[in-house]
Amino acid sequence: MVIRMDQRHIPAEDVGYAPEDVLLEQELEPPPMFRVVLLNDDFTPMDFVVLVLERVFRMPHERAVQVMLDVHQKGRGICGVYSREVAETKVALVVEWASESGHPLRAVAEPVGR
Ligand code: TYC
Repeated sequence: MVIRMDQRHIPAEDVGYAPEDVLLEQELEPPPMFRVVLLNDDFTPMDFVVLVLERVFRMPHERAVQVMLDVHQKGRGICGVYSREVAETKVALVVEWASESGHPLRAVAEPVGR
């Protein structure tokens, strides 16, 4: 068993763990990160994509327009890089909101290679 701790000066013995089982946060691999990629399609209105980028990815309007146009022209574009949970939640929000609105907009989460 590995116990994550921020500081070693809390004696491991006092909390019932063997000291050799205690690893400091900085001795562990950083958590894997995931990029959320937005995919182009021929049907989702541009205004809807801009709204998604503003609301789900917290982009200012100008940046949202730029990213939307980038995806429209190149086929895909990065919306942000997050922990696995946050990335998967944002993908689910995009897909649910789009399908409720009758649009085929898709987003995927991909692991960031190190
Ligand atoms: N290609 C779409 C259109 O012409 C706009 C669009 C942009 C759709 C980005 C999806 O991720 C997307 N209406």
